[in-house]
Amino acid sequence: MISTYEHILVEKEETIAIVRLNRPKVHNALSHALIGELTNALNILDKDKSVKVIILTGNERAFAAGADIGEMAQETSVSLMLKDPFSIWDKIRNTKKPIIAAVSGFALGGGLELMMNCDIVVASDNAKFGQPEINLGIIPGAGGTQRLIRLVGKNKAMEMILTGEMINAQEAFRIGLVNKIASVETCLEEAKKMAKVIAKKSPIALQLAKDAILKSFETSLSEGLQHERKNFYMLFATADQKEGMSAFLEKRDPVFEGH
Ligand code: CO8
Repeated sequence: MISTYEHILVEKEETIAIVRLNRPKVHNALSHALIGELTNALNILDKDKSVKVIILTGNERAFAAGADIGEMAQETSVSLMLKDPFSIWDKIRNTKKPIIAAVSGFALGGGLELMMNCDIVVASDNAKFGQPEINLGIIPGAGGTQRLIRLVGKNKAMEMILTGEMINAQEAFRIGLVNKIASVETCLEEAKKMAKVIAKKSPIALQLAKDAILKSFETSLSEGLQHERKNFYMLFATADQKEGMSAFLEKRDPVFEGH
């Protein structure tokens, strides 16, 4: 344990940080306090040089069942505009290190939106995904209408958001919403396995790869290609590029230092 929070648990295993959403009595409903702690932890871990990859997870029954409805029910248009509670989500999106979501149980509403802010998703075969906001008379507000369409296409995004119905892990895998399916017992282990592979790479190359991939959501193809090229050229100023290529030519494993 590296920090004490009330609504999340943060642990480190060698170069991998594991952040666990921890409000099990309410299926990890995303209260403002929980999101505040999560963004704080991600910010610290992003700057911590000993951490290479972050895993975000919940418990066996829920990754997160969405915004805390009890809390949200009190809001008005004016209170939301004044507090602008979703602006803090930009900090999650701006995390530079790779984030792997290990998802068991429910990933609903804000929980699915949080999962879609992660870079890779390992799901348990009991996972259920949905944007049920429509059942509450609202719509997704933390990126669901924008991110889901980019991940699964317009018609599927429409179906999920307009019906509010959940899809299971197999369907989520089929439509490209998750990378891999594991059992509930092995989900976190599978995420750790993937994290360990990624953690061996050059942190600076990982950062610029993530940056270039996410840029594609924001730009035209030609602007995206320019951006990728800039990142590619920039990496030739790093010791890790020299090490990676020397190691290949010398037939040994590279040791990347992150500079
Ligand atoms: N908020 C608050 N409490 C919740 C939430 C939630 N989202 N989800 C579950 N709980 C609570 C239940 O009220 C219940 O509490 P209690 O034991 O005191 O009655 C406890 O968790 C266990 O839940 P259930 O008894 O309902 O468990 P079931 O296994 O029967 O059902 C479900 C699980 C299907 C997940 C069900 O609880 C459910 O439908 N939950 C609500 C899901 C939902 O509508 N999510 C969308 C919320 S809106 C949203 O996310 C907007 C996004 C905006 C951005 C996010 C900003 C943070």
